[in-house]
Parts: sequence; structure tokens; C-alpha cells
Amino acid sequence: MGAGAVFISDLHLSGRHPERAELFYRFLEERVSGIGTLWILGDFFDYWIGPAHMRLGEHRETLTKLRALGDAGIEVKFIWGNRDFQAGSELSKFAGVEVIGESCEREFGGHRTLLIHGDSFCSRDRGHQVFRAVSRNRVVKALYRALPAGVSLGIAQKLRARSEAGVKRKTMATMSFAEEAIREAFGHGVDTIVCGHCHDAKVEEFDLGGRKGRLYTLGAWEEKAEYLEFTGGEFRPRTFPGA
Ligand SMILES: [Mn+2]
Repeated sequence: MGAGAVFISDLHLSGRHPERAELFYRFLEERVSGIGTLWILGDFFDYWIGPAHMRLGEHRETLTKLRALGDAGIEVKFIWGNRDFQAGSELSKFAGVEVIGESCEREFGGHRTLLIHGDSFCSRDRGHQVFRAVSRNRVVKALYRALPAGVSLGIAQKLRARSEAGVKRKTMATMSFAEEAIREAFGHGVDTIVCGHCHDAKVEEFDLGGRKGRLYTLGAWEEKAEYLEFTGGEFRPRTFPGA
């Protein structure tokens, strides 16, 4: 098994952007082979309606590529984003992906690291927080999953259109992370956070009163991918194609 890890998020894969799936397949060949774990930190799919999405066949090639990683001894772990939190055991069964859920903590080179999509850090965006609370509710989720695929797909597409319109209207202040939410996440011994969602790749240092916290934000995939690698005992922000 390979060493190290690669962290990606916000690919927003859909039938609308076949070129992005092609970029991802090249990325797997050139940047992930020989690595121990691929961490997907949410919004991998533009939307995912639940187990019925498997029958749509929309992402069959992508899921087959993920399964091939597993066959090659590379672990694939999936944290929910705000667009694909309906992903569950259907991904494990078909593609061998471990669906972890909202977040998790892992140790990387002695750094207690929180892995999370990041939309929960936008705590100033009340509308999104309400949507989040309702859509993550167990009963609502079960009802949604029981709908025929065509109906839930229609709802997902409407929600996406509404969210795209919403993003255009929202100010930078509500779209960006609330510092108090980040500081709270650095509690309980966490000194590193890796997340996506805000589509802006950067590294930020936080003074946590006697200790330092580091926040790595991953970029969204367009013509290029801005991702993070953990190799040789260090986190390294990288770009594909490129350095
Ligand atoms: Mn997101």
C-alpha cells in the first residue's frame, strides 16, 4: 500500500461538464496512483439524490474509476458536502468508497486534523443553515429517498438552480467562513483543519492563545484543480495540471 494522502473537494461532477470528469481521471493516473488514501471532502457530485442515483447511470464511469483505486490498494474516503450528503452505502457497495458522513478527525504527522466540507462554517448565512438543518433531518432524508428517482432528481435540479441564483445574490460576508466558527472547530486539540466549500484555495494561520492552528482550504475544480497532499510528513497545497 502507498503512503500519504490526497485531499480534494468541489469537483461538482455532472453530465454538464464531461471535461471535468476527464480532468479527474487524468488526476487519478498522475497524482493519486501510489498514494495511500484519496480523501473526497464533499461536493464531489454536483448533486446526489441517494441510492436511486445509481440507476441513473450518470456517474458510472467515475464510480468505476473509484472502484479501480480500491482494487489497486488505494483507500477512498468520502465526507459529505452540501450537494451530496445523500451519498451512503450505495457508494460503498458499488465503488468500495467509505462514506464517513459530516466530518472526522485523523492524525497526520502528529497534527490532529479535522476533515470537513466547510459549509457549516458559513454560520452568518442563516438561509443556508436553516436549509442544512432541515435537509439533514433523518425523517426528511428518508422521505426524500423514498421518492421515485425522477421526482427527487427534479427537486435536486430546482434546489441547484435556486442555490446558484442565491450565490449570485449573497454578499462575500455571508459566503465566507465565520471566524468564530473556525475557532470553535480548533477546540478539542485540533490544530489543523482541511475543508472546501468556499472555492478559494488558501492556507491561513490562527493564533489560538499559546498554540497555532492552520486552515487549509481547497479550491473548486474548473480548468485546474487546487488540492492538498500529505506526503513526507507535510501538507503541501498543489495544482493540477501544474506544480
Ligand atoms: Mn459546498
